Amino acid sequence: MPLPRLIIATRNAHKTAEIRAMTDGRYEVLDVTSYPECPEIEETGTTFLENARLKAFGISAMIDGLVLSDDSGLEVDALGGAPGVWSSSYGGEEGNHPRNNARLSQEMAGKTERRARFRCTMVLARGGRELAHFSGTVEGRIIEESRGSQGFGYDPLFIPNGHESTFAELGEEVKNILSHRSRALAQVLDYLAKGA
Ligand code: ITT
Repeated sequence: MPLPRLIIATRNAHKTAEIRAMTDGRYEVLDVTSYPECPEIEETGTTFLENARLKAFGISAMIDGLVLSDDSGLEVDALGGAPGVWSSSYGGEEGNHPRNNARLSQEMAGKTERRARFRCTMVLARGGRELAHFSGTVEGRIIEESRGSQGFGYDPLFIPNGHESTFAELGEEVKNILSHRSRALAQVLDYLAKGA
């Protein structure tokens, strides 16, 4: 029996790799890089859910099968929740993680309130229509200087509560147990296991 296929509505290879590892071989996990005909979806929403819906609906309208989107980001209390839904372009250039991290470090310089959380919203869709949506968060704090080389994005600046190392130091195995993405995906997998 072939594995059921789950198409992730992303071009971020790190997200796909994390989701693939977390599904533990139960799904064939692909993303839109396997479907070059798919257009770039403009993320014009102002919430994670709006953007997750735009990606899930846009891609599932073009591709047959089960599509899962992931819209995620970092919310920093001392910055009023920024970078939030604009996490991927915070440094001025879409997807430029070193510049995003440099801006975050600069904005946080000298601040004693360092609480933050990663948030992930996922939308499961088929044929341009939503089946369900889910979200997960992980609480933690922002450190002053980047540490570690694993993961992606803001991982070198974020220490999850209960730990003294950043996600970039803890590595994939630990991150995939604790992360916002794993908490949202656990609900997705439960939903699918119940026969959606
Ligand atoms: P797609 O829209 O193609 O899925 P993207 O990277 O642009 O890829 P988002 O719009 O959801 O995705 O933005 C997510 C940004 O939030 C990402 O670029 C990082 O800056 C940050 N982020 C999300 N999850 C993260 C994680 O697990 N670790 C570190 N940073 C993360």
